[in-house]
Amino acid sequence: MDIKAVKTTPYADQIMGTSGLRKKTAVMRQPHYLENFVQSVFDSLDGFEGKTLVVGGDGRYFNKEALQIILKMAAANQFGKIIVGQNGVLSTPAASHLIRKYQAFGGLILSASHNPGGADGDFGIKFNIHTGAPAPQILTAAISDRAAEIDRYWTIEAPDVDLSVVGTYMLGASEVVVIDSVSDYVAYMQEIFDFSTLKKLFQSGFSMTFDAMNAVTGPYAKRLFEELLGAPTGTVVNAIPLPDFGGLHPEPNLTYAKHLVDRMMQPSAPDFAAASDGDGDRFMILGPSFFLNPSDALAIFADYLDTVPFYHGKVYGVARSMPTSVAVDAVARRRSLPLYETPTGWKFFGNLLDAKKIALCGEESFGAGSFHIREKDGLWAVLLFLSIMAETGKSVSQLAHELWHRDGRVFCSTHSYEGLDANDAADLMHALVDRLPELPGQTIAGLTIDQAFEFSYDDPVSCETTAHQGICLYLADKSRVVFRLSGTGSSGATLRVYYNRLVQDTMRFEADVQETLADLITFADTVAEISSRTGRTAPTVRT
Ligand code: G16
Repeated sequence: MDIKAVKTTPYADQIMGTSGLRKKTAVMRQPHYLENFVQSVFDSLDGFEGKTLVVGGDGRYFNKEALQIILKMAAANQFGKIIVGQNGVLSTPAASHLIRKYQAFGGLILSASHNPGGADGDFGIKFNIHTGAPAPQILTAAISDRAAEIDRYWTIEAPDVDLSVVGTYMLGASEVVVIDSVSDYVAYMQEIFDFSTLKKLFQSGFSMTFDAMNAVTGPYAKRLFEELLGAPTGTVVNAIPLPDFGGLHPEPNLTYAKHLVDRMMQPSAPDFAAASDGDGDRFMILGPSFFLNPSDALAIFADYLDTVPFYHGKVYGVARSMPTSVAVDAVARRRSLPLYETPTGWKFFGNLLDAKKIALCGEESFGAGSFHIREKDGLWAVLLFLSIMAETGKSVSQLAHELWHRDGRVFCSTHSYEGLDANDAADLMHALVDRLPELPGQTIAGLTIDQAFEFSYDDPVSCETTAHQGICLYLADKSRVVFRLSGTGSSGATLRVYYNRLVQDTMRFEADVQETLADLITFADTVAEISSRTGRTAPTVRT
Protein backbone atom coordinates (compact mmCIF):
# COMPACT_ATOMS: atom_id res chain seq x y z
CA MET A 1 0.00 0.00 0.00
CA ASP A 2 1.30 3.39 -0.98
CA ILE A 3 0.86 5.49 2.18
CA LYS A 4 2.04 9.04 1.78
CA ALA A 5 2.47 11.99 4.08
CA VAL A 6 1.15 15.21 2.55
CA LYS A 7 2.57 18.49 3.81
CA THR A 8 0.00 21.06 4.86
CA THR A 9 -0.41 24.29 6.79
CA PRO A 10 -3.06 24.93 9.46
CA TYR A 11 -6.29 26.89 9.03
CA ALA A 12 -7.01 29.21 11.92
CA ASP A 13 -10.76 28.56 12.08
CA GLN A 14 -11.07 24.82 12.78
CA ILE A 15 -12.75 25.31 16.12
CA MET A 16 -15.62 22.95 16.94
CA GLY A 17 -18.94 24.43 18.02
CA THR A 18 -22.06 22.98 19.63
CA SER A 19 -21.92 19.97 17.33
CA GLY A 20 -18.66 19.46 15.43
CA LEU A 21 -17.14 21.67 12.76
CA ARG A 22 -19.70 23.49 10.61
CA LYS A 23 -18.64 25.73 7.77
CA LYS A 24 -19.76 27.04 4.42
CA THR A 25 -19.32 24.24 1.87
CA ALA A 26 -16.85 26.42 -0.04
CA VAL A 27 -14.72 26.76 3.09
CA MET A 28 -14.71 22.98 3.62
CA ARG A 29 -13.66 22.47 -0.01
CA GLN A 30 -10.53 24.58 0.27
CA PRO A 31 -7.33 22.64 -0.45
CA HIS A 32 -6.42 20.34 2.47
CA TYR A 33 -9.15 21.85 4.71
CA LEU A 34 -11.09 18.64 5.31
CA GLU A 35 -7.89 16.59 5.38
CA ASN A 36 -6.37 18.84 8.06
CA PHE A 37 -9.41 18.43 10.28
CA VAL A 38 -9.71 14.66 9.83
CA GLN A 39 -5.99 14.16 10.55
CA SER A 40 -6.34 16.39 13.62
CA VAL A 41 -9.10 14.08 14.85
CA PHE A 42 -6.93 10.99 14.30
CA ASP A 43 -3.89 12.67 15.86
CA SER A 44 -5.96 13.43 18.98
CA LEU A 45 -6.92 9.77 19.49
CA ASP A 46 -4.93 6.84 20.82
CA GLY A 47 -4.98 3.15 20.03
CA PHE A 48 -7.30 2.96 17.03
CA GLU A 49 -4.93 1.00 14.77
CA GLY A 50 -6.66 -2.15 13.55
CA LYS A 51 -10.01 -1.02 15.01
CA THR A 52 -13.30 -0.11 13.31
CA LEU A 53 -14.43 3.33 12.17
CA VAL A 54 -18.01 4.08 11.12
CA VAL A 55 -18.39 6.71 8.40
CA GLY A 56 -21.41 8.27 6.74
CA GLY A 57 -23.28 11.47 6.21
CA ASP A 58 -26.61 13.06 5.46
CA GLY A 59 -26.05 12.98 1.69
CA ARG A 60 -25.65 16.70 1.27
CA TYR A 61 -23.52 18.29 -1.46
CA PHE A 62 -19.81 17.28 -1.11
CA ASN A 63 -20.74 14.20 0.99
CA LYS A 64 -19.51 11.68 -1.57
CA GLU A 65 -16.21 13.42 -2.35
CA ALA A 66 -15.51 14.00 1.34
CA LEU A 67 -16.15 10.33 2.10
CA GLN A 68 -13.60 9.14 -0.45
CA ILE A 69 -11.02 11.47 1.10
CA ILE A 70 -11.85 10.16 4.59
CA LEU A 71 -11.78 6.48 3.57
CA LYS A 72 -8.28 6.87 2.15
CA MET A 73 -7.09 8.77 5.20
CA ALA A 74 -8.61 6.21 7.57
CA ALA A 75 -6.85 3.41 5.69
CA ALA A 76 -3.55 5.31 5.72
CA ASN A 77 -3.92 5.90 9.46
CA GLN A 78 -4.38 2.12 9.85
CA PHE A 79 -7.95 1.64 10.90
CA GLY A 80 -8.61 -2.08 10.40
CA LYS A 81 -12.18 -1.82 9.19
CA ILE A 82 -14.30 1.06 7.94
CA ILE A 83 -18.07 0.61 7.95
CA VAL A 84 -19.77 3.00 5.59
CA GLY A 85 -23.42 3.49 4.62
CA GLN A 86 -24.40 2.69 1.05
CA ASN A 87 -23.84 5.74 -1.16
CA GLY A 88 -22.16 7.28 1.86
CA VAL A 89 -25.48 7.90 3.59
CA LEU A 90 -26.14 7.41 7.31
CA SER A 91 -28.44 9.41 9.53
CA THR A 92 -26.75 10.69 12.70
CA PRO A 93 -28.80 8.35 14.95
CA ALA A 94 -28.08 5.39 12.64
CA ALA A 95 -24.35 6.15 12.80
CA SER A 96 -24.46 6.34 16.60
CA HIS A 97 -26.26 2.99 16.66
CA LEU A 98 -23.75 1.34 14.31
CA ILE A 99 -20.82 2.51 16.45
CA ARG A 100 -22.40 0.81 19.46
CA LYS A 101 -23.63 -2.30 17.66
CA TYR A 102 -20.31 -3.08 15.96
CA GLN A 103 -18.20 -1.91 18.93
CA ALA A 104 -16.37 0.53 16.71
CA PHE A 105 -13.62 2.79 17.97
CA GLY A 106 -15.71 5.76 16.83
CA GLY A 107 -17.27 7.39 13.82
CA LEU A 108 -17.02 10.38 11.55
CA ILE A 109 -20.41 11.84 10.67
CA LEU A 110 -20.65 14.29 7.79
CA SER A 111 -23.48 16.70 8.32
CA ALA A 112 -24.31 20.29 9.03
CA SER A 113 -27.59 18.99 10.43
CA HIS A 114 -30.39 21.53 10.12
CA ASN A 115 -28.27 24.04 8.18
CA PRO A 116 -29.07 24.41 4.45
CA GLY A 117 -26.98 22.38 2.00
CA GLY A 118 -25.68 22.75 -1.54
CA ALA A 119 -22.61 24.43 -3.03
CA ASP A 120 -23.63 27.71 -1.37
CA GLY A 121 -24.89 26.05 1.80
CA ASP A 122 -23.14 24.47 4.75
CA PHE A 123 -21.13 21.33 5.36
CA GLY A 124 -20.07 19.80 8.65
CA ILE A 125 -18.16 16.98 10.24
CA LYS A 126 -18.10 15.57 13.75
CA PHE A 127 -16.41 12.73 15.55
CA ASN A 128 -18.35 10.39 17.82
CA ILE A 129 -16.58 8.21 20.38
CA HIS A 130 -16.93 4.44 21.01
CA THR A 131 -20.14 4.89 23.00
CA GLY A 132 -21.72 6.52 19.94
CA ALA A 133 -21.78 9.91 21.68
CA PRO A 134 -20.48 13.16 20.21
CA ALA A 135 -16.88 13.81 21.25
CA PRO A 136 -16.80 15.33 24.74
CA GLN A 137 -15.53 18.84 25.31
CA ILE A 138 -12.04 17.70 26.33
CA LEU A 139 -11.58 15.89 23.01
CA THR A 140 -13.04 18.64 20.85
CA ALA A 141 -10.62 21.06 22.48
CA ALA A 142 -7.69 18.72 21.76
CA ILE A 143 -8.79 18.35 18.13
CA SER A 144 -9.01 22.12 17.65
CA ASP A 145 -5.58 22.55 19.29
CA ARG A 146 -4.07 19.96 16.99
CA ALA A 147 -5.72 21.57 13.94
CA ALA A 148 -4.05 24.86 14.84
CA GLU A 149 -0.59 23.35 14.38
CA ILE A 150 -1.00 20.52 11.90
CA ASP A 151 1.73 20.22 9.27
CA ARG A 152 1.01 16.87 7.53
CA TYR A 153 -1.69 14.33 6.96
CA TRP A 154 -1.64 10.70 5.85
CA THR A 155 -3.44 9.27 2.85
CA ILE A 156 -3.02 6.48 0.31
CA GLU A 157 -2.88 6.41 -3.48
CA ALA A 158 -5.86 4.23 -4.45
CA PRO A 159 -8.90 4.36 -6.71
CA ASP A 160 -12.22 5.47 -5.16
CA VAL A 161 -14.29 2.76 -3.46
CA ASP A 162 -17.63 2.00 -5.13
CA LEU A 163 -20.06 3.01 -2.37
CA SER A 164 -23.16 2.29 -4.46
CA VAL A 165 -23.00 -1.49 -3.94
CA VAL A 166 -23.25 -3.24 -0.58
CA GLY A 167 -20.19 -5.44 -0.06
CA THR A 168 -16.68 -5.69 1.32
CA TYR A 169 -13.73 -4.06 -0.40
CA MET A 170 -10.02 -3.71 0.41
CA LEU A 171 -8.48 -0.28 0.60
CA GLY A 172 -4.79 -0.78 1.22
CA ALA A 173 -4.69 -3.08 4.25
CA SER A 174 -8.10 -1.90 5.53
CA GLU A 175 -11.44 -3.54 4.92
CA VAL A 176 -14.21 -1.22 3.75
CA VAL A 177 -17.65 -2.67 4.47
CA VAL A 178 -20.46 -0.92 2.60
CA ILE A 179 -23.73 -1.67 4.40
CA ASP A 180 -27.38 -0.96 3.78
CA SER A 181 -27.86 2.42 5.50
CA VAL A 182 -31.30 1.63 6.87
CA SER A 183 -31.51 -2.04 7.98
CA ASP A 184 -29.61 -2.03 11.30
CA TYR A 185 -31.37 1.09 12.54
CA VAL A 186 -34.82 -0.14 11.55
CA ALA A 187 -34.19 -3.53 13.19
CA TYR A 188 -33.25 -1.69 16.39
CA MET A 189 -36.46 0.35 16.31
CA GLN A 190 -38.33 -2.97 16.04
CA GLU A 191 -36.57 -4.13 19.21
CA ILE A 192 -37.52 -0.97 21.09
CA PHE A 193 -41.14 -0.50 20.00
CA ASP A 194 -44.06 -2.87 19.61
CA PHE A 195 -44.60 -2.79 15.87
CA SER A 196 -47.71 -4.98 15.99
CA THR A 197 -49.49 -2.40 18.18
CA LEU A 198 -48.32 0.41 15.94
CA LYS A 199 -49.48 -1.51 12.89
CA LYS A 200 -52.94 -1.80 14.42
CA LEU A 201 -52.99 1.97 14.87
CA PHE A 202 -52.53 2.42 11.14
CA GLN A 203 -55.02 -0.39 10.38
CA SER A 204 -57.61 1.51 12.42
CA GLY A 205 -57.50 4.30 9.84
CA PHE A 206 -55.09 6.59 11.70
CA SER A 207 -53.61 9.04 9.19
CA MET A 208 -50.16 10.58 9.26
CA THR A 209 -47.76 12.69 7.22
CA PHE A 210 -44.03 12.46 7.74
CA ASP A 211 -42.03 15.20 6.02
CA ALA A 212 -38.43 14.10 5.45
CA MET A 213 -37.64 17.56 4.02
CA ASN A 214 -35.65 15.99 1.12
CA ALA A 215 -33.07 14.97 3.69
CA VAL A 216 -31.66 11.78 5.13
CA THR A 217 -34.72 10.32 6.91
CA GLY A 218 -36.69 9.66 3.70
CA PRO A 219 -35.51 6.04 3.15
CA TYR A 220 -35.66 5.27 6.89
CA ALA A 221 -39.18 6.66 7.23
CA LYS A 222 -40.44 4.87 4.09
CA ARG A 223 -39.16 1.54 5.46
CA LEU A 224 -40.59 2.15 8.94
CA PHE A 225 -43.96 3.72 8.28
CA GLU A 226 -44.97 2.56 4.82
CA GLU A 227 -43.29 -0.85 4.47
CA LEU A 228 -43.36 -2.15 8.06
CA LEU A 229 -46.25 -0.35 9.73
CA GLY A 230 -48.54 -0.37 6.72
CA ALA A 231 -49.14 3.36 6.41
CA PRO A 232 -50.34 4.18 2.88
CA THR A 233 -47.78 5.00 0.20
CA GLY A 234 -47.34 8.76 0.18
CA THR A 235 -47.41 9.02 3.97
CA VAL A 236 -43.74 10.04 3.76
CA VAL A 237 -43.34 13.21 1.71
CA ASN A 238 -40.19 14.90 0.42
CA ALA A 239 -38.78 11.40 0.81
CA ILE A 240 -35.86 11.43 -1.60
CA PRO A 241 -32.65 12.81 -0.07
CA LEU A 242 -31.26 15.54 -2.33
CA PRO A 243 -27.79 17.13 -2.13
CA ASP A 244 -29.33 20.58 -1.67
CA PHE A 245 -32.49 19.36 0.12
CA GLY A 246 -34.43 20.60 -2.90
CA GLY A 247 -33.83 24.15 -1.73
CA LEU A 248 -35.64 23.47 1.56
CA HIS A 249 -34.05 24.59 4.80
CA PRO A 250 -34.01 21.18 6.52
CA GLU A 251 -34.87 22.51 9.96
CA PRO A 252 -38.27 21.37 11.20
CA ASN A 253 -39.77 24.35 12.97
CA LEU A 254 -42.64 26.78 12.54
CA THR A 255 -40.68 28.90 10.07
CA TYR A 256 -38.79 26.45 7.87
CA ALA A 257 -41.48 23.74 7.87
CA LYS A 258 -44.29 26.25 7.43
CA HIS A 259 -45.69 24.23 4.52
CA LEU A 260 -46.35 21.34 6.94
CA VAL A 261 -47.72 23.62 9.66
CA ASP A 262 -50.11 25.21 7.12
CA ARG A 263 -51.26 21.77 6.00
CA MET A 264 -52.03 20.80 9.61
CA MET A 265 -54.16 23.91 10.04
CA GLN A 266 -56.50 22.79 7.19
CA PRO A 267 -59.74 20.88 7.92
CA SER A 268 -58.33 17.99 5.83
CA ALA A 269 -55.28 17.62 8.10
CA PRO A 270 -54.23 14.05 9.00
CA ASP A 271 -54.36 12.86 12.62
CA PHE A 272 -50.63 13.33 13.08
CA ALA A 273 -47.71 14.99 11.33
CA ALA A 274 -44.00 14.94 11.95
CA ALA A 275 -40.84 16.17 10.29
CA SER A 276 -37.14 15.66 10.74
CA ASP A 277 -34.02 17.59 9.83
CA GLY A 278 -31.01 17.20 7.52
CA ASP A 279 -29.34 14.35 9.43
CA GLY A 280 -32.40 12.83 11.12
CA ASP A 281 -31.74 13.67 14.75
CA ARG A 282 -34.49 16.27 15.23
CA PHE A 283 -38.25 15.91 15.27
CA MET A 284 -41.27 18.17 15.08
CA ILE A 285 -44.73 16.87 15.98
CA LEU A 286 -48.09 18.38 15.07
CA GLY A 287 -51.71 17.35 15.44
CA PRO A 288 -54.68 18.84 13.59
CA SER A 289 -54.49 22.60 14.26
CA PHE A 290 -51.97 21.90 17.01
CA PHE A 291 -48.22 22.44 17.28
CA LEU A 292 -46.54 20.42 20.03
CA ASN A 293 -43.72 22.41 21.54
CA PRO A 294 -40.61 20.18 21.80
CA SER A 295 -40.28 20.99 25.51
CA ASP A 296 -43.82 19.73 26.07
CA ALA A 297 -43.01 16.65 23.99
CA LEU A 298 -40.09 15.92 26.31
CA ALA A 299 -42.38 16.21 29.34
CA ILE A 300 -44.91 13.83 27.75
CA PHE A 301 -42.11 11.39 26.95
CA ALA A 302 -40.98 11.51 30.59
CA ASP A 303 -44.53 10.79 31.73
CA TYR A 304 -45.03 7.80 29.43
CA LEU A 305 -41.60 6.31 28.74
CA ASP A 306 -42.18 3.40 31.09
CA THR A 307 -45.27 2.34 29.14
CA VAL A 308 -42.85 1.03 26.49
CA PRO A 309 -41.61 -2.39 27.72
CA PHE A 310 -38.03 -1.66 26.51
CA TYR A 311 -37.85 1.01 29.25
CA HIS A 312 -39.62 -0.86 32.08
CA GLY A 313 -37.69 -0.37 35.29
CA LYS A 314 -35.06 1.70 33.52
CA VAL A 315 -36.37 5.25 33.77
CA TYR A 316 -33.46 6.29 35.98
CA GLY A 317 -33.84 10.02 35.56
CA VAL A 318 -34.26 12.74 32.95
CA ALA A 319 -32.18 15.64 31.67
CA ARG A 320 -32.84 18.76 29.67
CA SER A 321 -30.57 21.46 28.37
CA MET A 322 -30.74 24.62 30.43
CA PRO A 323 -32.68 26.73 27.86
CA THR A 324 -35.30 23.98 27.47
CA SER A 325 -38.56 24.78 29.25
CA VAL A 326 -39.14 23.55 32.78
CA ALA A 327 -42.20 21.49 31.73
CA VAL A 328 -40.25 18.25 32.23
CA ASP A 329 -39.14 19.36 35.71
CA ALA A 330 -42.70 19.08 37.00
CA VAL A 331 -43.03 15.56 35.60
CA ALA A 332 -39.72 14.60 37.23
CA ARG A 333 -40.93 15.99 40.59
CA ARG A 334 -44.26 14.21 40.30
CA ARG A 335 -42.59 10.92 39.45
CA SER A 336 -39.65 11.33 41.86
CA LEU A 337 -37.12 11.17 39.03
CA PRO A 338 -33.74 12.88 39.31
CA LEU A 339 -33.53 15.82 36.91
CA TYR A 340 -30.31 17.19 35.40
CA GLU A 341 -29.83 20.54 33.69
CA THR A 342 -27.01 20.59 31.13
CA PRO A 343 -25.60 23.15 28.72
CA THR A 344 -26.89 23.18 25.14
CA GLY A 345 -25.29 20.41 23.09
CA TRP A 346 -25.96 16.69 22.97
CA LYS A 347 -22.41 15.89 24.08
CA PHE A 348 -23.34 16.88 27.65
CA PHE A 349 -25.89 14.06 27.96
CA GLY A 350 -23.42 11.26 27.15
CA ASN A 351 -21.92 10.81 30.61
CA LEU A 352 -25.34 10.89 32.29
CA LEU A 353 -26.64 8.20 29.94
CA ASP A 354 -23.51 6.04 30.31
CA ALA A 355 -23.71 6.29 34.11
CA LYS A 356 -27.43 5.35 34.06
CA LYS A 357 -28.30 8.58 35.80
CA ILE A 358 -30.86 9.29 33.10
CA ALA A 359 -32.92 7.32 30.59
CA LEU A 360 -34.29 10.26 28.64
CA CYS A 361 -33.02 13.67 27.60
CA GLY A 362 -34.07 16.47 25.34
CA GLU A 363 -33.77 20.02 24.18
CA GLU A 364 -35.96 22.88 23.08
CA SER A 365 -34.23 22.70 19.69
CA PHE A 366 -36.45 19.78 18.61
CA GLY A 367 -34.21 17.05 19.99
CA ALA A 368 -34.98 14.09 22.25
CA GLY A 369 -33.31 10.77 22.87
CA SER A 370 -32.75 7.95 25.33
CA PHE A 371 -30.09 5.46 26.32
CA HIS A 372 -30.83 3.43 23.17
CA ILE A 373 -28.10 5.43 21.39
CA ARG A 374 -26.01 8.48 22.26
CA GLU A 375 -27.48 11.02 19.83
CA LYS A 376 -30.86 12.59 19.68
CA ASP A 377 -33.12 10.63 17.41
CA GLY A 378 -35.93 12.13 15.33
CA LEU A 379 -37.59 8.92 14.12
CA TRP A 380 -37.32 7.30 17.56
CA ALA A 381 -39.13 10.34 18.99
CA VAL A 382 -41.89 9.98 16.41
CA LEU A 383 -42.22 6.22 17.10
CA LEU A 384 -42.31 6.91 20.84
CA PHE A 385 -45.06 9.48 20.42
CA LEU A 386 -47.05 7.11 18.17
CA SER A 387 -46.62 4.37 20.80
CA ILE A 388 -47.98 6.71 23.48
CA MET A 389 -50.93 7.58 21.25
CA ALA A 390 -51.58 3.88 20.60
CA GLU A 391 -51.33 3.08 24.32
CA THR A 392 -53.57 5.91 25.53
CA GLY A 393 -55.88 6.40 22.55
CA LYS A 394 -55.25 10.15 22.96
CA SER A 395 -54.47 12.71 20.27
CA VAL A 396 -51.47 15.05 20.23
CA SER A 397 -53.59 17.89 21.55
CA GLN A 398 -55.19 15.72 24.26
CA LEU A 399 -51.82 14.55 25.54
CA ALA A 400 -50.55 18.13 25.71
CA HIS A 401 -53.69 19.35 27.50
CA GLU A 402 -53.47 16.46 29.95
CA LEU A 403 -49.91 17.59 30.76
CA TRP A 404 -50.95 21.23 31.21
CA HIS A 405 -53.86 20.33 33.46
CA ARG A 406 -51.58 18.23 35.66
CA ASP A 407 -48.63 20.55 35.96
CA GLY A 408 -49.61 23.92 34.54
CA ARG A 409 -48.72 25.12 31.06
CA VAL A 410 -45.18 26.37 30.51
CA PHE A 411 -45.42 28.91 27.73
CA CYS A 412 -42.06 28.94 26.02
CA SER A 413 -40.53 30.21 22.85
CA THR A 414 -37.08 30.51 21.32
CA HIS A 415 -36.34 33.62 19.28
CA SER A 416 -33.36 33.28 16.95
CA TYR A 417 -31.74 36.32 15.37
CA GLU A 418 -29.75 34.78 12.54
CA GLY A 419 -26.99 36.30 10.42
CA LEU A 420 -25.95 38.98 12.90
CA ASP A 421 -22.61 40.73 12.71
CA ALA A 422 -20.41 38.57 14.95
CA ASN A 423 -18.89 41.57 16.74
CA ASP A 424 -22.30 43.15 17.43
CA ALA A 425 -23.55 39.88 18.89
CA ALA A 426 -20.43 39.38 21.03
CA ASP A 427 -20.62 43.00 22.28
CA LEU A 428 -24.28 42.51 23.25
CA MET A 429 -23.41 39.44 25.30
CA HIS A 430 -20.37 41.05 26.93
CA ALA A 431 -22.35 44.14 27.89
CA LEU A 432 -24.99 41.96 29.52
CA VAL A 433 -22.40 39.88 31.39
CA ASP A 434 -20.80 43.08 32.70
CA ARG A 435 -24.16 44.21 34.11
CA LEU A 436 -25.07 40.91 35.81
CA PRO A 437 -24.00 41.93 39.33
CA GLU A 438 -26.15 45.06 39.29
CA LEU A 439 -29.31 43.54 37.74
CA PRO A 440 -30.96 41.67 40.66
CA GLY A 441 -33.57 43.92 42.27
CA GLN A 442 -33.83 46.23 39.24
CA THR A 443 -37.18 46.75 37.49
CA ILE A 444 -36.77 46.99 33.72
CA ALA A 445 -39.67 47.40 31.29
CA GLY A 446 -42.01 46.77 34.21
CA LEU A 447 -40.45 43.46 35.29
CA THR A 448 -38.34 42.98 38.41
CA ILE A 449 -35.23 40.83 38.13
CA ASP A 450 -34.78 38.31 40.90
CA GLN A 451 -31.59 36.52 39.82
CA ALA A 452 -29.03 37.18 37.05
CA PHE A 453 -26.14 34.82 36.35
CA GLU A 454 -24.16 32.96 33.71
CA PHE A 455 -24.97 29.25 33.58
CA SER A 456 -22.10 26.94 34.47
CA TYR A 457 -22.30 23.13 34.46
CA ASP A 458 -20.52 20.73 36.79
CA ASP A 459 -20.66 17.30 35.15
CA PRO A 460 -21.57 14.92 37.99
CA VAL A 461 -19.74 12.04 36.28
CA SER A 462 -16.52 13.57 34.94
CA CYS A 463 -16.50 16.40 37.50
CA GLU A 464 -15.52 18.81 34.69
CA THR A 465 -16.88 22.33 34.81
CA THR A 466 -18.14 24.05 31.67
CA ALA A 467 -18.67 27.76 32.22
CA HIS A 468 -20.23 30.62 30.19
CA GLN A 469 -23.14 28.57 28.85
CA GLY A 470 -25.72 31.33 28.60
CA ILE A 471 -27.04 34.27 30.58
CA CYS A 472 -30.08 33.53 32.77
CA LEU A 473 -32.39 36.21 34.10
CA TYR A 474 -35.07 35.01 36.53
CA LEU A 475 -37.90 37.43 37.21
CA ALA A 476 -39.89 37.95 40.36
CA ASP A 477 -42.83 35.88 38.99
CA LYS A 478 -40.36 32.97 38.28
CA SER A 479 -40.48 33.60 34.52
CA ARG A 480 -37.13 33.22 32.83
CA VAL A 481 -35.25 34.77 29.92
CA VAL A 482 -32.03 33.18 28.66
CA PHE A 483 -29.55 34.64 26.18
CA ARG A 484 -26.87 32.68 24.36
CA LEU A 485 -25.04 32.66 21.06
CA SER A 486 -25.58 29.67 18.80
CA GLY A 487 -22.63 27.36 18.23
CA THR A 488 -23.90 25.79 15.02
CA GLY A 489 -23.83 28.64 12.51
CA SER A 490 -21.29 28.83 9.72
CA SER A 491 -20.97 32.60 9.37
CA GLY A 492 -21.79 35.71 11.39
CA ALA A 493 -23.62 34.99 14.64
CA THR A 494 -27.04 33.83 15.78
CA LEU A 495 -28.41 35.21 19.02
CA ARG A 496 -30.93 32.94 20.73
CA VAL A 497 -33.31 34.30 23.34
CA TYR A 498 -35.34 31.70 25.22
CA TYR A 499 -38.55 32.64 27.05
CA ASN A 500 -40.24 30.60 29.72
CA ARG A 501 -43.37 31.33 31.81
CA LEU A 502 -45.44 28.92 33.88
CA VAL A 503 -49.18 29.57 33.80
CA GLN A 504 -51.43 27.67 36.24
CA ASP A 505 -54.71 29.38 35.35
CA THR A 506 -56.52 26.90 33.10
CA MET A 507 -58.53 29.74 31.55
CA ARG A 508 -55.29 31.00 29.99
CA PHE A 509 -54.09 27.70 28.53
CA GLU A 510 -55.37 28.49 25.04
CA ALA A 511 -53.77 31.93 24.91
CA ASP A 512 -51.39 32.82 22.11
CA VAL A 513 -47.80 31.95 23.03
CA GLN A 514 -46.18 35.14 21.78
CA GLU A 515 -48.86 37.32 23.41
CA THR A 516 -48.41 35.50 26.71
CA LEU A 517 -44.70 36.19 26.54
CA ALA A 518 -45.01 39.73 25.13
CA ASP A 519 -43.86 41.55 28.28
CA LEU A 520 -40.86 39.21 28.57
CA ILE A 521 -39.99 39.88 24.94
CA THR A 522 -40.08 43.65 25.49
CA PHE A 523 -38.05 43.17 28.67
CA ALA A 524 -35.38 41.16 26.79
CA ASP A 525 -35.10 43.77 24.06
CA THR A 526 -34.71 46.51 26.65
CA VAL A 527 -32.26 44.80 28.97
CA ALA A 528 -30.03 43.44 26.19
CA GLU A 529 -30.55 46.36 23.78
CA ILE A 530 -31.24 43.85 21.01
CA SER A 531 -32.80 46.16 18.45
CA SER A 532 -30.43 49.06 19.01
CA ARG A 533 -27.31 46.88 18.92
CA THR A 534 -28.30 44.61 16.03
CA GLY A 535 -30.67 46.77 14.02
CA ARG A 536 -33.25 43.95 14.17
CA THR A 537 -36.77 44.63 15.32
CA ALA A 538 -37.87 40.99 15.06
CA PRO A 539 -36.23 37.56 15.23
CA THR A 540 -35.61 35.48 12.11
CA VAL A 541 -37.21 32.38 13.65
CA ARG A 542 -39.70 31.98 16.51
CA THR A 543 -40.47 28.53 17.78
C1 G16 B 1 -27.17 20.86 17.59
C2 G16 B 1 -26.86 20.22 18.92
C3 G16 B 1 -27.97 20.46 19.89
C4 G16 B 1 -28.27 21.95 20.01
C5 G16 B 1 -28.54 22.53 18.64
C6 G16 B 1 -28.65 24.04 18.67
O1 G16 B 1 -28.24 20.22 16.98
O2 G16 B 1 -26.67 18.83 18.75
O3 G16 B 1 -27.60 19.93 21.12
O4 G16 B 1 -29.37 22.18 20.83
O5 G16 B 1 -27.48 22.22 17.76
O6 G16 B 1 -27.42 24.54 19.10
P1 G16 B 1 -27.09 26.07 18.95
O7 G16 B 1 -28.13 26.78 19.74
O8 G16 B 1 -25.71 26.20 19.51
O9 G16 B 1 -27.19 26.44 17.49
P2 G16 B 1 -28.13 19.73 15.48
O10 G16 B 1 -29.46 19.12 15.18
O11 G16 B 1 -27.85 20.96 14.69
O12 G16 B 1 -26.99 18.78 15.45
